[in-house]
Amino acid sequence: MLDKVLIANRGEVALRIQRACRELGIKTVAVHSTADTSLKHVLLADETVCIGPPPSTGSYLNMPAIISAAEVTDAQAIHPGFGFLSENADFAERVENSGFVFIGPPPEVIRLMGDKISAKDAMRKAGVPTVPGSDGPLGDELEENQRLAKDIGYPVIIKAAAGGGGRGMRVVYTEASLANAISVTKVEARAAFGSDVVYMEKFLARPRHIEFQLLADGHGNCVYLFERDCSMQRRHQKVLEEAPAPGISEELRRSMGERCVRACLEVGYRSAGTFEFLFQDGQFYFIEMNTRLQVEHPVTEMITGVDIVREQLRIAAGEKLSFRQEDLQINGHAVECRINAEDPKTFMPSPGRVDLWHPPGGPGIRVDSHLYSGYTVPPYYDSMVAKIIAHGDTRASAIARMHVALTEMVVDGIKTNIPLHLEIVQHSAFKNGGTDIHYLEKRLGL
Ligand code: MV4
Repeated sequence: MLDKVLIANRGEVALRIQRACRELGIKTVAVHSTADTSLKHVLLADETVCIGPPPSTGSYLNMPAIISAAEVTDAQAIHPGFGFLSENADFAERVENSGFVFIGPPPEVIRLMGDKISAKDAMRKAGVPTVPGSDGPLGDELEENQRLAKDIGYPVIIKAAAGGGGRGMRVVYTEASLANAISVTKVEARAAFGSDVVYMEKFLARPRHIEFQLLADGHGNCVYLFERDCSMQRRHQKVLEEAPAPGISEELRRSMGERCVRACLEVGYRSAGTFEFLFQDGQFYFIEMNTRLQVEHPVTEMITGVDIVREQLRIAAGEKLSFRQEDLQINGHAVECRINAEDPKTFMPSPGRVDLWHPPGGPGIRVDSHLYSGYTVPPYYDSMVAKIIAHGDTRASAIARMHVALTEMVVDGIKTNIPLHLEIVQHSAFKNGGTDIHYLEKRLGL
């Protein structure tokens, strides 16, 4: 096993990684900015290194500072968590070239999946269904692009190859607006990502966002941990997630899971990874792969009993997966609410001192949070401060437990989106299951 792991992240996920390390007897190094000396995992760490000023560009994105911290503390491995440097192939490469283990997939695979065209190409070749589209970068010939769009059928969507997560996209409804849409997307993509490579897809009007969780070791073993429904989102920020996805047949689940496993083995995947799909009219269409641990991983852990972070650590240490696909089954249903320090009506961030923190509890309730009474939420980072996960035998019981948890928890001193979550879990469309990606924004009248 590993002896010491550096956690290159902050907040809730840093604490989550630290807990998994401590369970395995692994020492932890917490790196933090000058604004984060009071973070819970920093206070609990075996060693701490201050790596820079509050803005993340100088600290949590500062590759030399993080690698130096690993050197001076003699850590063996670096866990990037999510966000920050977690999907940066150059960082993974620099970590490995400095003699440390990157807790994630190989740098080449991160790079392959970072280019959305090459990712789609690899998936299509591995037998994973993708959204019909250009199957490659768009050229400069307008007539060629018009023919392509007509063949695909309007509306189409123009996406930046280096984009992802909702950045650098434009929907086109008519041939008259195609040329302008392509050139504007290219200009925006060059400014945002340094590459103006774009591609075209059929635009799906009301899909759900369903993703499959995968785990692969470095020894040719790979399993799927079923799927999550992440359709409840606002402006590409997920608000509530659940597992399994309502209304997916066992046969379709198995067929999709097996295709994802085959694709992982084909590209040489290792560690935890997620295949993102749009799901519409009973069909799955691959859009992107996430090569990191995800915020919503706990719902999968609750229905499978697998500790995904612990498996990542074991895999990084060179061990084999400790279970096979046949050992896995879905047990009940789980829902996660992301609790953000923000105004529930305007969504404006609401940092500040948490005067009182009473986490919810009881059967089936899990709380992943770095909050404590007296902690001050700094204004520099993501506003997510807690995740409440409710598990039950059925979807209805998981939702009922979540409702109780939301009513009993106390976060005094800052504003949170708990009122929004209370509204969602009581709404009939959500209770019925299967709402699409536009549901929340429409419901909020945004
Ligand atoms: C799409 C789409 C409809 N049709 N692609 C947005 C995030 C990025 N990962 C892909 N996205 C979308 N791609 C086609 N061909 C609609 C979206 C989309 C979306 C997808 C997942 C979750 C939330 C979303 C919100 C708006 C648009």
